[in-house]
Amino acid sequence: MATDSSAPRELDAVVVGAGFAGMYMLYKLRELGFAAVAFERGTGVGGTWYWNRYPGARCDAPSMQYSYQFSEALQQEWRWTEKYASQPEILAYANHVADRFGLREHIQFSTSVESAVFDEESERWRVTTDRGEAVSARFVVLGAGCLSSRNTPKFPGLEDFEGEWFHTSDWPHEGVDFRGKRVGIVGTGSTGIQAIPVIAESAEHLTVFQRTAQYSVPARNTPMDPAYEARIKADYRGFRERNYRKPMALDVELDPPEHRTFEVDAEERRRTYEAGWETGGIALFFAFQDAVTDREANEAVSQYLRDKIAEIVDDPETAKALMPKHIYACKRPCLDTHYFETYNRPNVTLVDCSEGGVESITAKGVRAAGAEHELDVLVFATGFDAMTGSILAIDIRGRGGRSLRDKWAAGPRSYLGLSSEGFPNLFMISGPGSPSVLTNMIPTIEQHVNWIGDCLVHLRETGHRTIEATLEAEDPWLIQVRAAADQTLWDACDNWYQGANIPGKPRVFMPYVDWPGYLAKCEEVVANGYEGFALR
Ligand code: N01
Repeated sequence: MATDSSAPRELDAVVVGAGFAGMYMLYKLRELGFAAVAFERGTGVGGTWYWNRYPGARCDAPSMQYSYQFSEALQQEWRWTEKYASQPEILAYANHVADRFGLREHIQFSTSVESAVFDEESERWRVTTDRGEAVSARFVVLGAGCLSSRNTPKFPGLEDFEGEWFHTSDWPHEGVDFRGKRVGIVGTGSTGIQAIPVIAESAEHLTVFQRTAQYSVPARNTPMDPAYEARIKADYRGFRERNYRKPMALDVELDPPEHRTFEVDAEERRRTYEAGWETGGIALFFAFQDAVTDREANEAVSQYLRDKIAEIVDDPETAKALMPKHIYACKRPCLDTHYFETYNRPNVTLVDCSEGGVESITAKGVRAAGAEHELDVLVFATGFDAMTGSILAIDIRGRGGRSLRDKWAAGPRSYLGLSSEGFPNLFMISGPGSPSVLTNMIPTIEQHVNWIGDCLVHLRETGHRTIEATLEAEDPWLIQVRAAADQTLWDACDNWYQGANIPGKPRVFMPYVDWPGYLAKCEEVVANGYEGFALR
């Protein structure tokens, strides 16, 4: 779809977003015979991978698994060149999918959905966009992304900065030339940790402003091993089926941990950690059964990781400042390529601003830790208003004109992260209350899309006009999400899973921790005639 004038006015469904969720939803809807359009604010497909073009951007789920499985032909023909795919390769893959399945003509690019209002009489949604158009649709599916509403903190003085500044998730398509520049970067989460080593290679000088030190483990990315690729492709379908029900929908290529941390002696514990460090990726997470459920066990692995920093970083003061104090994996664990080693470069300085954060931005640079640091370029790797940001950016009004923003004022409320009571025929892909960000996202996106597709066919076949979560199902689900988080240490420090990174955001742990349990629950709901939903 190229222009406004060709947009259909009456549709079966509107999809918000053309990232991996929106693209597959659009494909599914059209396969099932529903007239659908996707609205996408970018000029191309790919969502996260369209926006996050910062240097070093790479997925840390293995490429043979972080990819669609709905088409055997697609997964056989596409060739990943590395164990963990880079952003340009993932974006090329997204574009390939869009072309291969003819999706592009049903996507309206450079268009943001501004509102979706449910009309109770016609039982249709009126969806409006920033291009001043309106469409009417029976169903709305939100695939706007869990990490796509960018967070640029309101740093005092930013408007005075005389250099250039960029947010990693709004990176110029033509790239940024750091040569000969004094660069500053704020943020040391997954994004900063990927970007810092690469920016350091070309910048004249890089100053890292660190508010919270982070744990990180080498990713140990490698070129794709052709023998491994051939082995997976010989039974890709079987590989996918086996992985689907694993924790996080991911084959971590490790034997399940046999022991709890303190069931083995100190020497064996050390050997196990070393093996995890050498394997890299998320191996340490799985070294023992209780790393993220037991505080003492967690402290043991945390201390091991701090010791590694001391081994790698030459300057003891810098090493000390880089050592995290919080619970390992409470903030999302990071994977890196030479992150800590980067602090041994003569052109890299760490500014520990754990006390006061970034105090202000000045015309010449950044004031932090009591000093002004002069810079030509400033990079914000400051994260996202996660999980709810891109949903609540849309003015969504359900039955009785009730606004979703009002309903979620104290935190998101949903049933299964798929639907919210009072908002009929409105579905979320990877919504708050679903496992989403705690999983290998593409396979779990596919599960949501398949569930929604089956549901729409069920409505069509049974002559129902609407479906929505009931309050009787939503309330206990909220409690279950909370209870699942309480079984882990994920909620034990400030992180974006609970909205702690956004001032004023309600503190609610949003993702559901147990993927296999969630999958079984979704299947059970359907087997019991969409239990917990009202069909009218
Ligand atoms: O964002 P973050 P991200 N002053 O929120 C700091 C996924 N992802 O973009 O911890 C100073 O994790 C903030 O400090 P603090 C992945 O799920 C995946 O890095 O709040 N500093 C923190 O250091 C990830 O978890 C991949 O004290 C400020 C940083 O900015 C998620 O995206 C790659 C500040 C933000 O870290 C988000 O990661 C990249 C302020 N006012 C991302 N405000 C892969 O798959 C914030 N910070 C590899």
